[in-house]
Amino acid sequence: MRLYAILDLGYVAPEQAESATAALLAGGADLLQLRAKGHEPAAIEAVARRLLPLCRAAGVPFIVNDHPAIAASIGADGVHIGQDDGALAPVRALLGSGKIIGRSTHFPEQARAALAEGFDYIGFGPLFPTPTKPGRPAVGLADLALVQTEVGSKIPVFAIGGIKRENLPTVLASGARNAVIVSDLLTASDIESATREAKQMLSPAP
Ligand code: 3NM
Repeated sequence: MRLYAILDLGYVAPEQAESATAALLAGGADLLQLRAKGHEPAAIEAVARRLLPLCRAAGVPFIVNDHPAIAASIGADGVHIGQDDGALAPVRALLGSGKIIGRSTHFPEQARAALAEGFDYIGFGPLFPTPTKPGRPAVGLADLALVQTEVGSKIPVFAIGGIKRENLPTVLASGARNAVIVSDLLTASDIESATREAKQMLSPAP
């Protein structure tokens, strides 16, 4: 786990979902999520069913944002839920054991709580203001090292929110090990090479 890519239908039209996903996978994404705020569940499920085989072929877990029922019905590898999406247990019960369930966290206390509850990974952010979640206050870099040490020693912690290749060195220097990058990859003229560049930056030196 290093680079978590999100195919966000706010940036990529459904017709381009496969080609953009293929580029993210070819560039070395380690996890891939489908995020589709404001889209109808049936439309999200249709896109998800098209992306799942691409991820399977690449050996990359496919995660559905916000919709445990869709993840369960298509046999996705997991689901990502936010702070307001309720407890882990019913989602785990719906998906069955062995699935990946992640939680968004915005404060160290939420990160500790997600670990204690049994989530498989967390996102921590948004570190910076982001066009992908407009209006959401940035939490900054100050707590990143603490969360990485306390929680990241047990489950993967993905730094998220406003991360771009240009500020990734600062994010890593602040203690992050893994990152979610959305708009910087999806708005790149060459998604595959942007992804490869980000992955390289996240990979530890040999
Ligand atoms: N969740 P970008 S920030 C989807 O902090 C999402 O929970 C966040 O997109 C959180 O890389 C975020 O374009 C947006 O900033 C990430």
